[in-house]
Amino acid sequence: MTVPFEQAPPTLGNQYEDDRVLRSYLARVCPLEMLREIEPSLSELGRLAGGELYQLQLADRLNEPRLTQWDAWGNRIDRIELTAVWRRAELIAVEYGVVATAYERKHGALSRVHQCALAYLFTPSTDIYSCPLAMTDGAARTLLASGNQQLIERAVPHLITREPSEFWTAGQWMTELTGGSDVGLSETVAKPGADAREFRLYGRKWFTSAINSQIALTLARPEGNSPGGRGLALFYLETRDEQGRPRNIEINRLKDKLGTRKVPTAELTLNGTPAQLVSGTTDGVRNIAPLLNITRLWNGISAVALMRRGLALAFDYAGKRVAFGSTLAEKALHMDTLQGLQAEFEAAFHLAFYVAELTGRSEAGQIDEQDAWLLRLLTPVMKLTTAKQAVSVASEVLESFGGAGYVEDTGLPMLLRDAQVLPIWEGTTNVLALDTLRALGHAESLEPLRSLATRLLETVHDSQLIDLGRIALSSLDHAETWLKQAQATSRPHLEAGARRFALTLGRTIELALLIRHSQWSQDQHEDLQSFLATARFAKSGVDLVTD
Ligand code: MFK
Repeated sequence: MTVPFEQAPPTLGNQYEDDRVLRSYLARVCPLEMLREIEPSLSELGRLAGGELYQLQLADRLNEPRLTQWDAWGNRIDRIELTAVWRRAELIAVEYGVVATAYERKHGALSRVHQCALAYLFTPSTDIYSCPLAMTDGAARTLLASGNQQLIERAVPHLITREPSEFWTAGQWMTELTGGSDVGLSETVAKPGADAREFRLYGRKWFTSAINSQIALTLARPEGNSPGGRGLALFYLETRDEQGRPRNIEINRLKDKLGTRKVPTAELTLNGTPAQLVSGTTDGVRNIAPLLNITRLWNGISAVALMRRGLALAFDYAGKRVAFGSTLAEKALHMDTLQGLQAEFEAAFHLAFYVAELTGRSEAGQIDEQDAWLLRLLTPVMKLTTAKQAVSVASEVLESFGGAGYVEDTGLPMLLRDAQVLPIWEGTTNVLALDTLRALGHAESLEPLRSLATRLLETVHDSQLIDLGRIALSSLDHAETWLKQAQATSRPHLEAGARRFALTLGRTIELALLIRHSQWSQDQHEDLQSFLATARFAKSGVDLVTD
């Protein structure tokens, strides 16, 4: 009797223990004592992510959030039912301090790195619950930056708690029909209420993610203010009253999206929603910028987390799937393809975590002027670069499974659909390329970037890595020459090249970071994996500027 063919599915191990890249990175940046302290919870979260949570995610695949607008008696209730993964994810996020760790600051400036490591392990098995966490983190940072003591005392303890019954998430309601990327076109009006601080908001919000949150930061135009972003003010609101009824907010419908389908994203009407000013009656866009920069960091961490998940599955499957007489892991072309994706992932990983390091130093007040400039510049550069890499890697990961990658109940297509949101929300690639120019101001020189690259490369003594370092420096030279010429030519010329320019900066700094890490890894007598990824990445097109 012939035994019927059975294909073993890909499986995941402990997602911390198995992650050479994360572990090697943490070993480099964290003092030994810190590493000893944080490793047990990282390992525990890695076990959950590769085991129970991953299984729950696969079992809950068809479940989606549901909106019930009316009760049986005709009362408007707008109740949202969340999926099983989301309910579990909230508890785990609070228990492990996936937001709180950044604010408890147990490890000073490195607390942000610790928190990002938690977020990175948490994200791929929790159906984009990282979306409300990102906004919650961003809202905490924004309220703290505002200096509004009353709101800080009211809300921040809930946003950063480790007690599940106390935990609040925050929404970020910016997008309107008129103004998606161009937030200054927002039409929501703020009318003064009974006391000077209280306003009532009237308008429609068109794309509000994670509508189940208890509070939101939003933009509205106080009556009589000028048009544009400066005339908007930043408001704080609580979504439901003590009885759990929406505060003059109607949820019109949930969005029918390509991906992030577990995120309850809604269209809203604000019909006199009570709200309080966060900081002043104007300059809402500038005042909400801390939130944007934190969610853009989360975007990058999510991008590398999704790439890592896809590759963990693809490498595992390559060892199990037999075709043309051997496993895929024994096929030179298949492994060459996967190693190329691995190089993109490692490059993106080091850039995203470098921005986490800068963010942590800035929050701890340990940043000089030059690094503050780098943080402002590299946040959009990192977001746009890693998001593009995530979509491309996710697409290739699906292909590496052949037809199985295209079939829904493998759980694989979700990786690509979810990755596709990363270059769109929190600023599209083009909007962020223009933000890169905004961050540069009128600077013609990329001196702080060159000095960063020089600092990274001066530790390198391996001759092959030194050669690869020359590729990074020459790419930076080319970007700078182009910038000078484009600024001298015309604004449209500068803008037309902004995406290629920003991607070049992103990929160049990725290469320099990879080279520095590779040298360290070699000095620690680690295996050659990091070196191989670096060499591959250096030859994969770093300089995208065209003259
Ligand atoms: C898991 C991953 C996490 C993701 C979860 C997120 C879920 C939520 C999904 C969403 O909500 S997606 C919607 C997000 N929307 C955006 O990201 C908006 C994209 N558009 C932009 O970023 C535009 O560039 C922007 C709205 C900022 C342009 O508006 P304006 O009014 O034309 O801005 P303007 O006049 O250039 O800048 C106003 C001020 O803000 C300036 O400062 P000054 O007043 O001092 O001159 C700018 O320098 C400052 N500014 C703008 N962006 C900044 C910033 N400052 C610091 N950092 C920034 N990023």
